[in-house]
Amino acid sequence: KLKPFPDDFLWGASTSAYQVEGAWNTDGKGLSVIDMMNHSTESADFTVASDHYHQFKDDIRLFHELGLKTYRFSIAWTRIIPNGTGEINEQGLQYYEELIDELHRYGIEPIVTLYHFDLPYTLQENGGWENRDTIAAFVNYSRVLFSRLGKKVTYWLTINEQNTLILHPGAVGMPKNGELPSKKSLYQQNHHMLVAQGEVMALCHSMCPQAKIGPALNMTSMYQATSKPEDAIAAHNWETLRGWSFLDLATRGEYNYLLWRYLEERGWQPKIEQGDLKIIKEGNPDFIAINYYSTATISESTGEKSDVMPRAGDQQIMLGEPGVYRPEENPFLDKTKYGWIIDPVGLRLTLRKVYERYSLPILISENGIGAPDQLNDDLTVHDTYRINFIKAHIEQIQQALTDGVEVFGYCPWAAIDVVSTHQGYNKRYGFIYVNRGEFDLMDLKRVKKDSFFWYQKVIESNGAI
Ligand code: BGP
Repeated sequence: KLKPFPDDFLWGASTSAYQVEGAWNTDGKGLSVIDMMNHSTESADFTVASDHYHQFKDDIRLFHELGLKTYRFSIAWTRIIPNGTGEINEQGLQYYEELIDELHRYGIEPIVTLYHFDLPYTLQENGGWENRDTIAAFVNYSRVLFSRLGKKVTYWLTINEQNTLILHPGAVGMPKNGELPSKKSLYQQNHHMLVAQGEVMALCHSMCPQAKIGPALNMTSMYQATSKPEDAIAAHNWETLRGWSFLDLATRGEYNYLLWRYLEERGWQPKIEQGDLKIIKEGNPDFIAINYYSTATISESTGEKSDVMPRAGDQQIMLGEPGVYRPEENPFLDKTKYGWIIDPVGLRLTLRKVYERYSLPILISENGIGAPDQLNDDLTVHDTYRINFIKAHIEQIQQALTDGVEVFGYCPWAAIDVVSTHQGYNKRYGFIYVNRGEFDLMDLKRVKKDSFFWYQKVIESNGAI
């Protein structure tokens, strides 16, 4: 028999600043790495995005109609401190304060991500996360937010998908003269982010004793391709290097032994200064947020260079590592139109594993299906595939709850259509459609999709689907 969802379960939805706001140079906002990237994909216009910056009040009214108990969004660092360090932009603070007040007016709990891929470009030009000074810049930026918004926010997320930033720098924009950083540099950046995150979690606890804070990583599970023992080792490598090693650091403050061997063998160990590990250890998360999209199937890699090619769809998370692991197709699982594997049961498995390893409450901060939704001329969007996708995942969350896993919220990606990180605007995720050119109109009109009305019922009934 399934356990019901707890009464205070946080039914929500997510977005991130650069994907939803637009207004890229408005009201004193500085430039971020995202603003400076070459966006080659068709119609990926981050300068306008969904124009949420200007329309947030109407959007929040729609979120209220949807019934959201919580809304997860990110703050654009460059609105608050345009150059990453130095001058504070009051208009930026006012904007987020108003947004948060508006959410509270409707009884919607804000979940705030401090940093979602959009590093200030000035910091990037000074070396980005490879430069140790970025630690202090991030801590200072967070202090400004805690001091101004601390009383109004209960849930903070530190860095969105640090593992994606490190493992797929090309997908999220960490350019250095147009070139991707070396692995050695990336693991140094990773280390600095960890120190920054550790300090920020401790700072949050001291400045905002009523608040909770946690990391938000892209977590998933893997299956070994066959019962061959070498495949089991490769699958374990994958799971550790892509997931556990990041969470072990964020929660236990420890460099995982397998990660360390991997780094040492390649000469990629970061420079660790005295006191760093103490800081990382002393930043204790109150919960773990996970972004979950799909799973991987892994076999042994004998070291072929071609093993790095994605085989299981075009999702970047599926890249292999010669000599360490190789991605495979999974004959039991379907894919989205964009080639991402659909695996609701994998969510239950991931929740179990994360809970078992860290014993911390879990928030699902992202999960969703990207699709080229069709707007009909009667202003409807029949996204049955999205309903099916989310329904299947909610069923598995309930299974995990019944297993005994502590899950306290679900924030599908996305509350409203956003610009996809690497596949433009046609790849849509929202419950609300944003018109960006259909019927020769570029009026940014909002249209409730079928999934909107469906999710509304889910929330109303506290998950009785
Ligand atoms: C996650 C990011 C989000 C979002 C999502 C979907 O990794 O945290 O910002 O973009 O993936 O990915 P995409 O937009 O590439 O389809």
